[in-house]
Amino acid sequence: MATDLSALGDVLVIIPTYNESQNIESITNRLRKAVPDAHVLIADDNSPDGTGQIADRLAETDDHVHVMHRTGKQGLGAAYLAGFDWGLEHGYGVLVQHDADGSHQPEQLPRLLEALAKGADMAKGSRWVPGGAVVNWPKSREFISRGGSLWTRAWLGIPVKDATGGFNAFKADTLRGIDLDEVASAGYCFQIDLVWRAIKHGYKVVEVPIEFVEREFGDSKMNRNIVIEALIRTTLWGVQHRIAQVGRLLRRG
Ligand SMILES: Nc1nc2c(ncn2[C@@H]2O[C@H](COP(=O)(O)OP(=O)(O)OP(=O)(O)O)[C@@H](O)[C@H]2O)c(=O)[nH]1
Ligand SMILES: [Mg+2]
Repeated sequence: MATDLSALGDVLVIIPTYNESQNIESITNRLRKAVPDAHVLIADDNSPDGTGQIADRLAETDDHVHVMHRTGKQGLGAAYLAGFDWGLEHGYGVLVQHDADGSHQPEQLPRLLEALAKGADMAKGSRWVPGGAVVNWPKSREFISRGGSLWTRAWLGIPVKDATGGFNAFKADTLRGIDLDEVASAGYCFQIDLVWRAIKHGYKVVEVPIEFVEREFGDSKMNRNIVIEALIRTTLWGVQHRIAQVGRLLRRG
């Protein structure tokens, strides 16, 4: 029997975009078809390739599609934070992170929503749990992703297999409870930041297997600086976390 999703409230899927003119229409249409009740918010950083205008056209004919025009490229983390603010202000019960490039499959969104309906506070699409997969990914990307998750697990001691994954669904109360105004991470690290905060605040995080597909069109915005930011921040959080643990042990002894 299908899980009853109605108690979750309205769902908002946030899609940050920068130069996704070849992807934004098909991903929006797929989302609207896969979960017809869900609303979509496209948060565009004034893409030079006209993604924002395509988004406007989609919104004109569909009252479930909304567009946020931002002034310039400020990183995916900043776009998501603005999208979360908008969604919380507008009373959505669930907020979802979703890339525009086809790597996240809208048809798998119901899995994440079901996990929330069954009691998760954050449902995390995961490539590295049984049933999860990557399609057409170069070995180098797999190495960075698996290595990043391992590094994060080792430092932060969190039981999350795919810490850098960006296909996530949150109950609104979870986002309200994790001090979003303190988040400064911009790139990949933003995903680690969110799951780390959720776990620290005692929220239930459930990993849901997804199949992640390498983008066919447009360019990746992943670069060395994004990896370096993630390495530095997770290591700093890890050191702070380990020092706090030792402090607690000493006080107890
Ligand atoms: N608004 C906004 N969106 C961004 C920015 N950087 C990336 N994005 C979007 O965030 C999503 C993920 O970015 P990608 O370039 O696919 O990066 P990635 O998924 O980490 O890397 P790949 O696996 O190589 O694709 C896409 O929808 C991008 O268009 C940004 O600075 N601003
Ligand atoms: Mg991508």
